[in-house]
Amino acid sequence: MVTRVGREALPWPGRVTPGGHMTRRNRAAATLLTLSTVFGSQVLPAQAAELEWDLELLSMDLNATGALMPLGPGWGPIRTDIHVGESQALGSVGHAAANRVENGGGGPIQEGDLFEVGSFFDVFFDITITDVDPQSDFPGLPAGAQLNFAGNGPLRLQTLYSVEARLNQPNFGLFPPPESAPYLGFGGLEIPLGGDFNGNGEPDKIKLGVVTLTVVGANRTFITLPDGMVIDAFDAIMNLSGAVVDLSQDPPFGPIILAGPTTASSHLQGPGPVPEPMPLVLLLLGLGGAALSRARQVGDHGV
Ligand SMILES: [Ca+2]
Ligand SMILES: [Ca+2]
Repeated sequence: MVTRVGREALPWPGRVTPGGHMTRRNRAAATLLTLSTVFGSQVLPAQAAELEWDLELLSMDLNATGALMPLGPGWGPIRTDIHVGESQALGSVGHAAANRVENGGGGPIQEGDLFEVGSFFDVFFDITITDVDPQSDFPGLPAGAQLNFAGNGPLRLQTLYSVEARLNQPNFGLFPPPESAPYLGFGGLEIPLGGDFNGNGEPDKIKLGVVTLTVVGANRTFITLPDGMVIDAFDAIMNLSGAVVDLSQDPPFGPIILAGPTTASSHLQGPGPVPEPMPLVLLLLGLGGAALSRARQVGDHGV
């Protein structure tokens, strides 16, 4: 099975979802997600068919506007703006591995060779939920109050997909994942809210359900630096669902869509000579390049 990216399947930009209200106008102010991929933490044989990346989530800036949350009085619905960002205190790391499943798994990688790729991140994230509802407020809080929940996680996000190698693309086109293979996380993560929103005398918490993070296929741009580091700019969509709970009641929320332009950096090594591990200074240069790239892309597209 070959995974391909199709524009016709794009859920964004311009999509309006229940509680999401992400529109193209939100795009410029929406999202920056930065991934670092460092390839070849181990020295690979020159003809190795198996490729590995060490991953680190460096920055994430996902936003939804006007999302309905059951955080009004009595767990009633209230319009909120939601921001999900990388944890300021805890690093988010991951791993990816690609195995060739045709051509006997040997010899140099050829155009169109089929790979199976598995990848995961253990993500620590901060959430900010802001009251933007003109008719309702968070219980006991002034209009426009902001709730901040830091250092949530880890939320394990993982994906498995098949993809054909593209020799002229960074990471042979094997990473990041195609749009059709979003990262998935399955429930259980709880975020104490520190307040009693339904007024029953017991503090409440958010219980996350299914979480997906999609790397959108359209508008991906790549810049390869002289040292081989790759800056990968793309759009991302996070889909959150879950419940606000205290004892036995689970008023659900979502799905809530957070979306926007995204940037990743990756350092491809092997098969072939294995470069030195990427120094921090190059990583920082890469991030600067990503910012420039993003600014230029935004300018080109007039958004
Ligand atoms: Ca309000
Ligand atoms: Ca309660």
